[in-house]
Order: sequence, then structure tokens, then C-alpha cells
Amino acid sequence: MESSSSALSRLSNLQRHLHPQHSNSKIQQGLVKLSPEVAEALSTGHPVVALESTIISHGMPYPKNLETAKEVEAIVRENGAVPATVAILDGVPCVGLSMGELERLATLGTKAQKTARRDIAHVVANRGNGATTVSATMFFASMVGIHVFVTGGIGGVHRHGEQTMDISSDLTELGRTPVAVISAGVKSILDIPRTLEYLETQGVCVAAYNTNEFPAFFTERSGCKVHCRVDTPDDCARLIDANLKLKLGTGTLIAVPIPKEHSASGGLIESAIQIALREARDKNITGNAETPFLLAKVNELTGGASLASNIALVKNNALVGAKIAVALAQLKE
Ligand code: PSU
Ligand code: MN
Repeated sequence: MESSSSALSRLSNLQRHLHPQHSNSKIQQGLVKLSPEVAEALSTGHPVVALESTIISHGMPYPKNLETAKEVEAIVRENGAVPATVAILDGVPCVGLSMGELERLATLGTKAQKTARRDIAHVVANRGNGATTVSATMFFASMVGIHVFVTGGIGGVHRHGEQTMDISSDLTELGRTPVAVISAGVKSILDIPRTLEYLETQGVCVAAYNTNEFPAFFTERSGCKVHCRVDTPDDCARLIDANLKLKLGTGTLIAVPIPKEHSASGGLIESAIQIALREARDKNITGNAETPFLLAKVNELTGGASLASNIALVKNNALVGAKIAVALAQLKE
């Protein structure tokens, strides 16, 4: 079997051969593999949108996950940006996946390892297949110079997080990695007010798109006000640009409410969440297994209504995110 150092040096040579002009040393060292399309876009300043992969492996069932992943990439392209789905395949962090790689990840499903920041090193060391969460995706996006990242929902402070300390590393990543994350807010499986408090502590600018209120993923409203409102992709681009120019070092969270016509009934979702939370407690499901468990349970209890809403909001985020990436690239011209 090929040793990992020779695999890395082979990759490194390949990268040098493919992208001699690229100045990012981590790419040149072969620590991360860019798809040819993403490499080309980054080297010419063309807009790029990063996409995560836990949503594919753990967030949705097969084959809807694959279908959605392909549609989301298509929406990003139709709106003028290059999609860069991030995942670790056979121990190699990849930014930009081929159709075959996307299919592989979707069929692996939960056999792929859910990979947050803390998991990156051991997935790479064991040459595993890792589906990156928001924290790990931000890390790799930032490493290669991608400023805009689209997902569905981010992790947050879990309910009773003040006792369990279960606080997603997505929030600390937002505190230390300068990438703008476009999401539909935070699911009400989490404690939304505490999630916003935690983001404030981390120094993260939370902006709501076309509203003054932070959205609650399946529904447009959470009852929590935000301190920053943005109304257009240009507004978002200026915000991101200011953050980058000042080298604040923090991420930006842009919360886009689910389109009205796709929002689920708040009452239906809330009762499903209550049942799912009780079941998670009874079965003692904790740690990084909790979010995927709750997502699947809520989907089952709502007879697929939550999955349909989830897919619709991710596509909408892809549309908005691509426009933001385009506006940001224009600002830099
Ligand atoms: N929320 C969703 N769908 C998801 C996730 C969260 O609505 O797929 C995934 C994302 O990858 C997110 C991760 O980064 O779960 C957070 O997991 P945890 O709570 O274990 O930090
Ligand atoms: Mn957790």
C-alpha cells in the first residue's frame, strides 16, 4: 500500500502541475485538493460558493440528498458562481467534488464520518471519508480563499446547553474564521436565544436578510431580533468586504428566512421537536449524534414535510449565496 507521505507528495506534484500560478502554500503542499473548476475560479477571481457535506450524508436520506446536492450546485452555477462542495475522501480534503465523488458521498450516507473541526486530523490520518459540518467546511473554505459558504442551518447551543455544555463548534468557528455563512437561521431543536448570545460573545456579526428577526429554519420567525439587517446581495457583499478588509478574523452569519410558500407549520414542527427531544433523552442520544437523530426524527414525525421545507430553503440559500458571491467579486474588481 502506498505510504501516506508518498500519496501526499504525489498529490502535491499533481497540484503544482495543474495550478502552477496558485500562491496558496497549503494547496501547493498537497494538503488539500481543489477540483480543476474551483482552482481555475480561485485563480481568476471568479465567484465561488462553498457547500458543506454533512447535510448530504447525515442531513437527508438517499436519494433525496444526492438530488438536492446536484440541484444546489446547479443553482449556484445558474447564478454566476462556481460551487465548491467540501468533503474528505480517502483522507484527502477536497474542495470541489466531481459528480462521481458527490454520488459516492451521498451513497455512503452516515457511513461517512461526520467531521467537525475536531475530527479533521483523525479522518485525514486514518484516510477516512469525512462529511464536513459547518465548522470544518469553513476551515477549508478559508484555507483556500473562499469567502462565501451556503448551507441550510448551522449548529448552535442545544436546549439545556447551559447544563450539558453541548454547544456546536460551528459557533466557535464563526468566531475565528473569516467566512460568511448563508443559512436559514437555526432550528428550534436548539436554544435560539442562547445561540445568538453565544455568537455575540464570539464577536460574530449576525445579519438577517430582508427582516429584522432571526429566522428559525423551518419557519420565518424566531421572536429574536438581530442588530444588523441586510436587504440586497450588495448589502451583504459590503458587509463581508468590510469584515475582510478590517481583518476582524471573525465569520459573518447571514440568516435568510425560508420563503413563505415553503415554511412549515410552526405548531406541527414544534410538537414534532418536543417528541424528538424526549426520545433523544430517553435513548440517551447525546454529542454529535444528537443533531442527525433529531433531524431524522422530526422528518419522520412530520411525514416528510420538514424534509421538503429543508430542501426548499437550502435551494433558496444557494440562490442568495451565489448572488452575494457575485456581488463580492464585483466589489473586488
Ligand atoms: N442543522 C441542519 N442540518 C444539518 C446540520 C445542522 O438543519 O445537516 C449539520 C451541519 O453540518 C452542522 C452540524 O454544521 O449539523 C452541526 O452538528 P453539531 O450540532 O453536532 O455541532
Ligand atoms: Mn454537539
